[in-house]
Amino acid sequence: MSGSDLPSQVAEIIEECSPFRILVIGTTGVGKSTLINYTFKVEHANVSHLGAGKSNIDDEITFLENPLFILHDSQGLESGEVDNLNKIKDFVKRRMAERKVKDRLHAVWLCIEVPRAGGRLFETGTEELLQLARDEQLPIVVVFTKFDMLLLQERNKLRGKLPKEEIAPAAEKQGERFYEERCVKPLAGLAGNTCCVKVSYNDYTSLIHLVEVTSRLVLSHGEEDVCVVWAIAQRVSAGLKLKASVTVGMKRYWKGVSLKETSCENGFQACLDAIHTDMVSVWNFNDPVDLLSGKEFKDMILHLIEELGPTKRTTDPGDDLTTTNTLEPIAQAVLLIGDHVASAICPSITFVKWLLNTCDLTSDTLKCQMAYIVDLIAILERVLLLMLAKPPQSISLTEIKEAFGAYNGSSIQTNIHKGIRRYVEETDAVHQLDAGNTEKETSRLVREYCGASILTDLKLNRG
Ligand SMILES: Nc1nc2c(ncn2[C@@H]2O[C@H](COP(=O)(O)OP(=O)(O)OP(=O)(O)O)[C@@H](O)[C@H]2O)c(=O)[nH]1
Ligand SMILES: [Mg+2]
Repeated sequence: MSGSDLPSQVAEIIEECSPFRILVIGTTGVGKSTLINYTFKVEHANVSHLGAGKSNIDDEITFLENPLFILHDSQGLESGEVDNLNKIKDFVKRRMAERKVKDRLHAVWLCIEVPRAGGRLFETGTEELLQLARDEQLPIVVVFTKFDMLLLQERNKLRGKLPKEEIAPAAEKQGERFYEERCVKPLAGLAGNTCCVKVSYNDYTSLIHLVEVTSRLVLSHGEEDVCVVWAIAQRVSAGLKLKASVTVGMKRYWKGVSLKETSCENGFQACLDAIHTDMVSVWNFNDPVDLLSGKEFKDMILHLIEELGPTKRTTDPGDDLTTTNTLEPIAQAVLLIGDHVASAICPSITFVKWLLNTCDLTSDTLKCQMAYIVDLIAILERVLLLMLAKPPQSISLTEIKEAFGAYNGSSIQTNIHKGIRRYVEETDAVHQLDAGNTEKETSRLVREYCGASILTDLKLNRG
């Protein structure tokens, strides 16, 4: 049995619930396409075949570089000669009546530009649309766009009146106050309990907040699997990916145990391969040549976890030569770089043999599985951070190596492995698995040691 023979948890969810179907509504120029591009790392040109400023709500807009979501793009409620509200209402009702989850509408973003002066905020029909969403149990978020423009206006007003260094914080305060008064309160007056978020395209924290609010709403509507698809489709929140990948990675644990009963060819390796496939799909990078599913990357992770397995990595490659007649990994164990011979990043042959021959649940397999999940997450998280700062593009080996280099041997990695050793060796975890303790502990390690690097330094400039 090979890794790919194990059924994929993620593939099952994707088959049932994906793509995530989102409707984005807003008047021309409000920033819909920009929001989509930054959140899903795609290139949605705001050109419609119906002419400038027009789009057809029924069109399913898909993206090769991120096939996990479908966009329905709609003009604002009052656009065009006829009232667009009726078209939107009709579309929502039709979609929500679909039998299959994947054909239903999963969320709506109603985009409104943050006002910078007086005047009308909501188009006629907004209240009706919000009510319809409530009746149809459809998650809807009101997205106030271009908050940065309001901040800029506030900064300009304060120029010359305050010392230079006080301008930005004072403008921020003013902007927040204005947003509360002119956006949040009026919306609460129109339809209490409606979720709203303000965003700027140059502030990734605001985009992360938007996708996390959307995720919570989807979950509160009882759509757990749709929520996993959402975590996969969006490309800004590492937090959502962390959560989803622990969930799918740990489900694998039980499949790994069941390997014991099958006469498996690839033993524990098959289990780790399946975890790898599922977790990489959750992160959903633009990876057309499958670098993240390749042997080179898998070897990097195996190299990291080897210290938790039963064999210690040998410092002398000659040791391994004597223990195996498989030459392929040995050829990979050294790389000629110029005049230097450097160790390649790969596990020792002894460790690979153990992975292939082990089918039992032991404290070693448990430690290795936990480490595989957390180490892989930590590296994918770093790759995401590197990609976040760039315009939409496919990943390359450069980012993978940079992420690996930053994690390998770091104090974070040391602490994670220490935590895993402590948990498995001191708590007799192998016998307590039924209690779900291992999943809890893995989540705890991820929460404690991953994510922090993402949360700092998120005010990125436009990539
Ligand atoms: N300052 C600022 N400009 C933004 C922001 N979001 C979008 N824009 C700009 O606003 C303009 C319109 O953005 P689009 O994303 O094309 O707007 P749209 O809603 O898709 O417009 P249509 O496709 O015509 O309906 C572009 O020049 C964007 O660069 C933002 O957060 N801040
Ligand atoms: Mg557009």
